[in-house]
Parts: sequence; C-alpha cells; structure tokens
Amino acid sequence: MLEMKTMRNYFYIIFLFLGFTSCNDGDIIINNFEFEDSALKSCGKAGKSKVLYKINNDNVFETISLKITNPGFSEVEGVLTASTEEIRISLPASNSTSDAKLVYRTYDGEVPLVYFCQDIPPSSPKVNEEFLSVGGTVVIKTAENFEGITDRDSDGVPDVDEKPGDTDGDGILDILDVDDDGDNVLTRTERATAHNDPVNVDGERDTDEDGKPNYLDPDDDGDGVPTKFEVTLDLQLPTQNFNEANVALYLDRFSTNSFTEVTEILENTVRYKYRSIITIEDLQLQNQNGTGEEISFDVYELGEFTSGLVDKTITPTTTSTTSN
Ligand SMILES: [Ca+2]
Ligand SMILES: [Ca+2]
Ligand SMILES: [Ca+2]
Ligand SMILES: [Ca+2]
Repeated sequence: MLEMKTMRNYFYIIFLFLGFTSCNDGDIIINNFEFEDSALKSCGKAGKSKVLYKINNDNVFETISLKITNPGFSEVEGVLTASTEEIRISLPASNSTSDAKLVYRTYDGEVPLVYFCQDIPPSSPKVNEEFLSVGGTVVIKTAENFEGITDRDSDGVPDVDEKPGDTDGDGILDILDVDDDGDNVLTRTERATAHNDPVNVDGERDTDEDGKPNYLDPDDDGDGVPTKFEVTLDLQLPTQNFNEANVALYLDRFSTNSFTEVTEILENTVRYKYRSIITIEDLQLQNQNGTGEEISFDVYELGEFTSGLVDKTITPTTTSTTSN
C-alpha cells in the first residue's frame, strides 16, 4: 500500500483532471467514479435513518451509497432534513455495525433503480468489488429552496403577484401570509367570488367598492367595523356569522352585529423545499477483497438532494395592526 499522504495527493490529482479506469501500482485497480450525471436519490424509511445513493449504468455498473442516521433528519419520506443547521457525521474506522457507512461497488450487470430501496438486497447483479468507508466526515449543508413552487402560501395569489412587504404588519410577508390583511379570514376565502359581489379594476372581489380587494381590506363591507370583529376564527362558527340571506356578516354593511374580538390567529402554514449539498471530508475507502487497498479523497462531493414539499408553520412576530 502506498503511503497515505502520497496516495491522497495522487488520487486527488487524478480525479480532478483526468478520471481513469485503472492504474498499475502493484495490484491496485481502481474504477473511475462516474457519477457526475447520476442524480442523488434517497430511500426514506420511517425514522431518522436514510440511504442516499447514486447508480451509474453508463459503460460501467457502479453505485455509491451512504447510509446514515441522524437526529436532525426528517421522518418524512422524500425529505432528508428540514433544518438549515449544518449536520456533520463521522464515518468510523470500523464499519461492521455502524449507522454511518459509505459503500462503493461495481457489479457484473445493470443495477436496477430500486436496488437500495428493498428490504432484502437482490441477488442480481453480483458485486464485483466493494469498498467501504474507514474514515471521513459527512457534511450536509441545507438551504430553503422554492424551485417549482409558484404560490408558497397556497392562497391563490401567485408569488409574482403578491404585494411586496407585509400588509397587516404581523411580521409575515404577504408572499408567505395566508391571511394578508390579518382579519382572520383566509385570503383564499376572501378572493372567492360569491353573492355577485362587485370586483375592482383588477377583477378582485371588492364588496364595499373602495378599490381595495377584500383580501387586502381589513373592513370588507365598509361599515366601519373591522372584519376581525365580525367573524369568529376563519368563519369557524358559520351560524353566528351569516345573516338570514346567508351572507356573511362581515360582508353585510347593514347587519346589526354583536362584536367579539377574536384574539386567536389563523395558523400560517406554507410550503417549502430544502436542498442539501452533501460532501465528505477526508474520505477513506477500503477494498473489501482483503488487500487493504485504500482510496482517499480530501473532499468527495457526493451530490445534492432536493426534498419534496414540506409544510412549515410560520409564527407572527407582532400582532396584526390593520384591523385594529
Ligand atoms: Ca400566494
Ligand atoms: Ca403579514
Ligand atoms: Ca384576510
Ligand atoms: Ca366591516
């Protein structure tokens, strides 16, 4: 075996500039890692244990997989972590029963896409070579990601059409606020047309015709009483909130209301994705064929993983001001 530092530099340079399929140095035969075009996938079983893997069936049949357990991981399938705290996990020198293990393998045939997601590993294809991690630190850096999400707060107003800023001053920007004017009626409820209500120049429902759309108007019927005092929480008790014609009292300027301030506020849940970049520092892999052959990387970039949609509840930082 080569002296470690020499080996590290050697492989570092080779992997950086050339790539290679084999090298002659005693009986060391290394396969090039050609995972650049392979997406990093995840098997999300219940619990905080995850398998991240890449499969390459292009010219060579190979896989790289990382099995790790961490309290910072999500229980949700398709979500690695919904925390933006950096996660660092050591790959131990002994890999027998470890919860943190990286495995590189080559095979005698095409690897099926479900290879890592089955309880019992399939007998085919056969493993030609296997390298296990004997050292290194997995580093997971995660950031919020909104790619492909066009309406984060699901209120029916596309992100691009949301007003900049924070209409009701509750500390939640309109783009993330399910109740933009803080009147305890959801924006998506306020935007729905009903009772042949008039609309403003933008085609938005505007009951009192003051030009301000209902979803941005803290007094929808213009009777001088803030909507927040004319409804229970998001119309939860409809019989108390509708007149004889079945029109909501907050939309009926002639109604004689009994007003009770609702101090509770609507839960504000929005949709996020999280993109994690996974690298492994000082990675050491050892061939399991008994030769003790090792591969080292200063930094190995395993890849990036974007979660599915995650619900996130945002808590207001201040009391809504517009309806008081
Ligand atoms: Ca929206
Ligand atoms: Ca707000
Ligand atoms: Ca509202
Ligand atoms: Ca009113």
